[in-house]
Amino acid sequence: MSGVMQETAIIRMGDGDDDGGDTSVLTKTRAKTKRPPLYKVMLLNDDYTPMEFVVHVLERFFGMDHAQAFEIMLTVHKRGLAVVGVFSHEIAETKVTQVMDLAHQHQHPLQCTMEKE
Ligand code: TYC
Repeated sequence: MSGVMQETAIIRMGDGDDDGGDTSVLTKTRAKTKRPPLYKVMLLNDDYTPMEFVVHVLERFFGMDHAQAFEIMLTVHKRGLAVVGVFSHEIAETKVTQVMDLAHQHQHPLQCTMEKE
């Protein structure tokens, strides 16, 4: 599906006389831009990934400062998951891949998923 849709309006015009027979039709077409769908990227809690690793991930891939990252990490730890960002499909996929790759490299079971908003 492309981002640009065509919307066509049909405008019925009177033909000028008074005999009730309206015959002329004008069509008007304009480009209608649609916003791309957005995706929530979520971090899931587990019992083994070190807290400092999660903080590092949030700083490195989600542009958070240390205090923000620590707060979100604690939210995930206490509540089970948290949305850590909202992105286009391509950016969200990249974030998930970056987090999962780094977690694998360090042999942590950290899970990161995405879901349409
Ligand atoms: N629960 C983990 C611990 O106690 C910390 C943690 C936080 C793990 C957030 C994953 O997404 C996560 N070490």
